[in-house]
Amino acid sequence: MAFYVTTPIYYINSTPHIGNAYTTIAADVLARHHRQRGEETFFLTGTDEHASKVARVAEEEGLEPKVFADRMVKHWQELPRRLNASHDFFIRTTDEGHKQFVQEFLQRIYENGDIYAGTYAGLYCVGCEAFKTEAELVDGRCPEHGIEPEWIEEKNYFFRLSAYQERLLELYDQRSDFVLPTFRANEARSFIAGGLEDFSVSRAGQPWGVPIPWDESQVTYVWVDALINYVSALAYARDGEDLRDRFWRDVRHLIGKDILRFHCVFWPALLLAAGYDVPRQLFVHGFLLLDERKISKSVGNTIDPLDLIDVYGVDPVRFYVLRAVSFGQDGNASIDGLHERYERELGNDLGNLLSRTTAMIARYRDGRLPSATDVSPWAIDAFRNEVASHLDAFDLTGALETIWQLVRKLNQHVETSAPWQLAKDEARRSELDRVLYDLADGLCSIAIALAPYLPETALRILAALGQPAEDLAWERIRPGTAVETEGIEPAQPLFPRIEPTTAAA
Ligand code: ME8
Repeated sequence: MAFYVTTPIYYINSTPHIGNAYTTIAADVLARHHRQRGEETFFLTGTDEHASKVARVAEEEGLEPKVFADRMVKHWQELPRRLNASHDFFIRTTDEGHKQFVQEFLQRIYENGDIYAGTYAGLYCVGCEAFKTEAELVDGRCPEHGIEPEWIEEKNYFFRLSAYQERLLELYDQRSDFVLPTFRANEARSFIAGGLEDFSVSRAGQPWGVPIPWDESQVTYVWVDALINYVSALAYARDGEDLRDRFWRDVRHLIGKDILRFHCVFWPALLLAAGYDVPRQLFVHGFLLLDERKISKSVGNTIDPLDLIDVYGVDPVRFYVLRAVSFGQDGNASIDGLHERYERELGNDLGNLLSRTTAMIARYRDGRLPSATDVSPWAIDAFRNEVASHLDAFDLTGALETIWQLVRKLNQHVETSAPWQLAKDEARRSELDRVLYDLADGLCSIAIALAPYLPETALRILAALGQPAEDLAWERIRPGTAVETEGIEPAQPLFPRIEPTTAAA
């Protein structure tokens, strides 16, 4: 079984914000989880560079677009690195391998007769990089970007999207999980059922983009160039190896709801026209909101994820965005919210559980964890299956909640079993051994289940308990997974206190 997960490729005209980090974090959790399950996994992220807004900003700064792109891409390559994303390849649409692939892809569609020349006249929003109808505007402006679209009239090449309406409807009817959540599938399906118009796949007289192979006076429309990245990367990411056969059929695209139509309607049609399988699945998530408004570059209310990581560390940021907002829905994010969850859930629930467990093993048993027992009070097999089935349904928030229920159960167990009382009574020695083992054992399973979300913390938990940390295989989540060991010391706090003043700064 293979698992191939992608993020959107982000526009490089400005620097990353927490909304972009969100999709990358979610994709990374899935990639790490599927590797734990022993599946052959490929994780792709990257940048979308041929937008007209890039050419425009570059010109304002007196730079060639490629020089500007090379400068900006550094911020975008830093993003997954700082997020501790385990991507297998970072694609840039300015890569030679990509450009060549885009040309071949379009040539195939052209030869199949689904691309034809025509004249386009209409309103174009540079913010969306898309044509708009009058009906989509509010007071003559794009509702998303608040700017007036420009009138454009030019010769373009068109893709015969209208010819794919029936096949797309069949696809949605046959595959109920093609697009998730279901309400998003319904949204895409009703757009298709409403009638599809052919769309322009090229722009005239622009130097910035991939030239149309049969007519070099035109370049590909940025969205077509961008969507093709998901296949092109497989063709050239590894020297001398074509990964398409291994991964294409199993691709899962993660996207925000802003780009649903391009992905759920245009993209499958383009693939069919070029002779490819449609994607295995698309998951459309909601928006992170700040004071109820979408966080976005054009609205100017962005939170720089790297600043948050500087203060809180990477794991808490990964945790917070997936914990605070139910994955798939819109929800609010705030620095206060992050601070609160950092203290209460990471510091108190998880951090203290490890501190107490290791401190008690150090104090009452001289750091020795007795030999394993496979009788666990934690219903670990059910736990493992429940977490996995949430993740299979892209319910990243539900999986995290299941893990947190176990964290809380262990904390309650400390209270109800009161090891400090047991320690006073030599006759209850084996009872105390048992409690300490169960806590350590439960924490091991928690660490492995949390590893996709909190990769650094998971290793620290395992190390503090003297457990092997190099193997995070999913089957290690089972009763009696903790091995006998010695030398356990009181662990350093996993999440030391952070002064709110530091956070506000
Ligand atoms: O659309 N909340 O790039 P982009 C959650 N280049 N996610 C958010 C978000 C928010 N407030 N803001 C952005 C493009 N995102 C195209 C994509 S793909 C072939 C081409 C995330 O830089 C979310 O994934 O505008 C959204 O779909 C994406 O960033 C848009 O990134």
